[in-house]
Amino acid sequence: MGLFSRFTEGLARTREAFREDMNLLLNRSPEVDDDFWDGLEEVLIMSDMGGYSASTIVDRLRGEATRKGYRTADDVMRALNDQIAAEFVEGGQEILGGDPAIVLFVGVNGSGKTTTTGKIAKQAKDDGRSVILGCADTFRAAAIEQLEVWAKRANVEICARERGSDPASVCFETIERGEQIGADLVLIDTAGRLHTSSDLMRELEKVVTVVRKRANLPVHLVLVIDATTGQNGLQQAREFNNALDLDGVIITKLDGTAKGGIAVAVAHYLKLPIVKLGVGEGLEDLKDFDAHEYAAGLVGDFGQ
Ligand SMILES: Nc1nc2c(ncn2[C@@H]2O[C@H](COP(=O)(O)OP(=O)(O)O)[C@@H](O)[C@H]2O)c(=O)[nH]1
Ligand SMILES: [Mg+2]
Repeated sequence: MGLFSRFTEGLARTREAFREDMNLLLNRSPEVDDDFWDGLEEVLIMSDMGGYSASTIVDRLRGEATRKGYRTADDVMRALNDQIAAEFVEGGQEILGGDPAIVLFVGVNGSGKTTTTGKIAKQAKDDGRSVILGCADTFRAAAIEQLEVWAKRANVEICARERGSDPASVCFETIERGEQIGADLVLIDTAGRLHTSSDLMRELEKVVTVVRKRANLPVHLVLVIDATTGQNGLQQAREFNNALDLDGVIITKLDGTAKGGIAVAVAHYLKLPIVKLGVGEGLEDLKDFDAHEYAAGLVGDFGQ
């Protein structure tokens, strides 16, 4: 299966749930009345977009419907895709778009940081970039081995130290080594679990400070979120953004969740661009983000 179909297949559960609820609403009456708008808002909320994003989208659609004289629900549905797409923030492509950079991947345990770091290393290497990986998750030996496996798969150099090393020092050494070999993309995987979440944030803040001080390249902080965690993922995103001032988000596990709306909620609440989408466990299962494509994945294509 190609990447695009894996993505659309992945969002199928979100989309089917949406279409089912939407059909109930449309069968009731084709008129665009107050009940229709309330119903539409409810249906959007059910896809995990969050209440405020759903109400913003509906308000904008309502304004457009008045301005352009939409009389039937079908007219409105055709405009829905654009209004959902308008929620997303631009600029996600630039982070890994080719300019030399240091990118740190942060997020809770199991969200897909290591896997995503590996996939990105492979993609960038295939695009002819000079990549180095740094393993700043030094808590578990398994975490270091896991990234080493990805480095081999992607055929890129990795900087890793033994378990228990100071993660900030590993970052420092990774950047140093990157400069020696002329790397134009330094990808650093970080830990997702410490004793408490405030320990984690404190450690990450220290890592980020050291990296920014040492770096001669732009530094980007990218949060990796697991789509299947829905509104919990949004809460985590807020916490990370407050502590670290993120630059972008990657959403993983979009292959097979009914919670694809989380991407809209993250964009709406945090005003952060989406950098990539994870659509499987394999090396190639990483997709570029496109706002209209994503909106169509969520709600389907209403004969546009
Ligand atoms: N289905 C699916 N699984 C994923 C995806 N990304 C990561 N995973 C899986 O999620 C689990 C945790 O991933 P890992 O990269 O170790 O997470 P980390 O703890 O944040 O580093 C692993 O079993 C991965 O194979 C994805 O996009 N889709
Ligand atoms: Mg990991």
